[in-house]
Amino acid sequence: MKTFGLIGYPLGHSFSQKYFTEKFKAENIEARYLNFPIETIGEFPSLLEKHPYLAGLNVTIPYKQQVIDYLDEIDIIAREVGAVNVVKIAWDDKKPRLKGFNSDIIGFSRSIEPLLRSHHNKALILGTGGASKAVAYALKELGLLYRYVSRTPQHPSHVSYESLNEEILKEYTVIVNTTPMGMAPKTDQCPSIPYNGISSQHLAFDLIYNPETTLFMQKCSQKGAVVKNGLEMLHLQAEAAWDIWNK
Ligand code: SKM
Repeated sequence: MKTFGLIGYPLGHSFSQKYFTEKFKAENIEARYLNFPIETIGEFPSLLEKHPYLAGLNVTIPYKQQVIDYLDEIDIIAREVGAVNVVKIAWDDKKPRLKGFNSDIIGFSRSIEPLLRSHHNKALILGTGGASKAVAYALKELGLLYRYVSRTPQHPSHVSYESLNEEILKEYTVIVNTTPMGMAPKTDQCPSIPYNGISSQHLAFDLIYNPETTLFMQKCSQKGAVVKNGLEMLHLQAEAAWDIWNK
């Protein structure tokens, strides 16, 4: 039986195991999908040693960038993006050969595209972690300009939460939350943006899918924005990962 899985920390919120387990059952695929909540990425090599049959892994928060140091090879787009959420593993006499890919790009792109209208040409990306890199890449491909919003701006083009105001929000009508703020179990949190600046012109996309409606989505929706959670993106990136593992 082939074994796949997910690394990240913590993993209690994740639907990946349920998604793949149901898929394997429905499609009569002899495989299993396990959760590997590792507390530091330093545990990754010993995880591979302990499971010298793993065929593929998803990588989630907070390791999408850190995992790159452990790979033998990286797909050209994942390298450009600087984040990996899919690892394909080939075993050569108990020695793993790891290649990294990014399926968040296609997942996000296909999920947001049907909602984009002609006035949606500038986006704010909340957060600067691994998932934000895939979002930025996809938005650029879709023809949108974007700006990162960060707690600790590392680049002159990044805007801090403190300096985010209603005027900026008027110009940037797509807002994508890539932070874990509001993810289960901490569902009472949300990114600190001036929600009074949100209007029906806005499209607010949250990469979080658990809970189904985050506080960020609720607050934007109350102001008339179109909102979407990350569940469809999760499914699309999972299917793209499955294609990569089976190529
Ligand atoms: O990139 C995905 C990852 O493959 C799986 C996941 C999850 O299980 O919540 C979320 C995203 O980071």
